[in-house]
Amino acid sequence: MNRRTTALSAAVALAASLALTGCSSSDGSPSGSGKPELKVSGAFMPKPVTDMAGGFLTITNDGDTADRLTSVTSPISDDVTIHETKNQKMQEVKFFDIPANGKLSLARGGNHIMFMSLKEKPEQGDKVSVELHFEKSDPIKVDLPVEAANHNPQQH
Ligand SMILES: [Cu+2]
Repeated sequence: MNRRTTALSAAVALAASLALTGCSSSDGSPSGSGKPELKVSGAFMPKPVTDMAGGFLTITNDGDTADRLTSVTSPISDDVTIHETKNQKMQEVKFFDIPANGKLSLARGGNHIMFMSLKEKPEQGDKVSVELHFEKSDPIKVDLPVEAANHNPQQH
C-alpha cells in the first residue's frame, strides 16, 4: 500500500534537509555540492514457493551525497515493502540509507525487498521488473532474474 508514502517521504526529505544544513552552501541553494550516483548490481529473486517473495540487490553510490531507498513498486504485487531482519525476525522499515561513496546491500538473512500477495508465481529463468524509488535520485527500473529457491550468491 502506498497511501502513506507521499507524506512520509516529504517528512523524511524535510528531516534530511534540516540535518544537512550547515554542510552545504550557505545561500540555501538546493543545488549544493554533489548528487548521489546510484548503480544497481547483483539483483535476483529466489523462486517463490508461496505467494510471497523476497528480492535482493546491491545499490552502489559513487556520489558524494547520501541517498535513501524509500520504496519499491512492481507489476507483480501491489504490496511491496522493504524489510530488515533483526534477531531473525523481519520488520518493515521506512527507508534504507545509501551512504555517500558507499553501498546498500540487500542479501539473504538481512535487508530485503518483500513482495506479498503475488499476482503470479514466476518460474526460474523469468524476470520480475521492479522500480526502486529514492529520496533524491530518480527512480531506477531493474529486472530481477528469478533464481532457484535456495539461491544465495554469498555462499560459495
Ligand atoms: Cu520480509
